[in-house]
Amino acid sequence: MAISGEGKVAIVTGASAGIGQAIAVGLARVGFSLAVGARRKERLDDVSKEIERISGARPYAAALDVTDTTSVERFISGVLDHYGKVNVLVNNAGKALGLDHIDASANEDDWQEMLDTNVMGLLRMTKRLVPYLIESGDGHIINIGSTAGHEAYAGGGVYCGTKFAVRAITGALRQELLGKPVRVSSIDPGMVETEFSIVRFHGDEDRAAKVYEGLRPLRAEDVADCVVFAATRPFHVNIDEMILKSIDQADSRRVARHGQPS
Ligand code: 8X3
Repeated sequence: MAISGEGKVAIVTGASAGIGQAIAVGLARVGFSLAVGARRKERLDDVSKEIERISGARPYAAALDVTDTTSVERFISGVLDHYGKVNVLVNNAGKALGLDHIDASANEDDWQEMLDTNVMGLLRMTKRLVPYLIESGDGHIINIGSTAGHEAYAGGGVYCGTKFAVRAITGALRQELLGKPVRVSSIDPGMVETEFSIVRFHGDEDRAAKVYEGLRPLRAEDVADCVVFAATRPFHVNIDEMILKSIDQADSRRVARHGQPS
């Protein structure tokens, strides 16, 4: 039986587009009060309007750069001033940059940015919110991992490394919070058609489009459905991990394009 989000506050990072936006909207639909953050606050306007249309209440929306401790602390104190509590933290902010092999030509700035966003960003948010999630009496950390956290692929050494780290951190949190009123989940999608590949290829839209050519990739809403499912289980049910892939993806190397296995 699904439990409503009424009376509960959910934070979604990286909420201005794609999976983050779909998660924020999905949680608003089942009654959660939303706090949404993204690096460029003006990009949160659309999601804020959509949430207000669905719920009648404007979400708390503010600039949030998870790579910047000051920004993280300002965002969290803004959420607490606004709502007075936090029940759910969805650590969605994350990115892949490049497909460099680990050799002399690799772009170390890309590596640093992925590590700082996907790993340290998630940790910065989680570390500061754990006490409030416990205090809520009904807390939930939902980390957005990836199939890249289950299987490495050439060119994905560092991106996969960050997602393996997310999986390890999720597992450790599950142990550390055992006996406390905080659930810990990881939702791990495969190929999802969002701005993900455009960001990965530094704005090269043609190259990004080729990733999904002939496939039926997951949509952001498919991932959001899983997050909403996890967040609306009765309190004694912890969805530890969900892995979802397109019907056209068997693993990170094998996909079917136009129905033909490649
Ligand atoms: C996204 C999945 O396979 O593009 O996290 O790395 S993949």
